[in-house]
Amino acid sequence: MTQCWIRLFPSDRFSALYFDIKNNSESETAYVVGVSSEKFGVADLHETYTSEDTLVGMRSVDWVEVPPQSTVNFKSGGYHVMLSKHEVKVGDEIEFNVKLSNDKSKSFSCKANDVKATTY
Ligand SMILES: [Cu+2]
Repeated sequence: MTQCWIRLFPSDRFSALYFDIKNNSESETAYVVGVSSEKFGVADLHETYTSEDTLVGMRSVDWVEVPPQSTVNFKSGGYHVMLSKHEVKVGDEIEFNVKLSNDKSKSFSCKANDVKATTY
């Protein structure tokens, strides 16, 4: 886990969590299978996709693959975590737990940024 941040929208809309996750293993593929936080009632793995007629949409995914010795960037227009149901304010530091395959998990803390923010 390197950098992470939240693009915070009001609670009745969807906020997004972005982060980079690195798999240091020499040979073993890692899978992100879920993200959770006590501060958000909903946290779903999502991907942004483009269909053949170039309509852009989002859909939930069950897992995200992180190949050995590589980093996957959760970012706007790609993989992200959709968040909602919260009482979080801009500037708050929020604890998240990323669940990986093989019953491993990683905890990290992310700052909630304004809706207008475009990066960390
Ligand atoms: Cu989404």
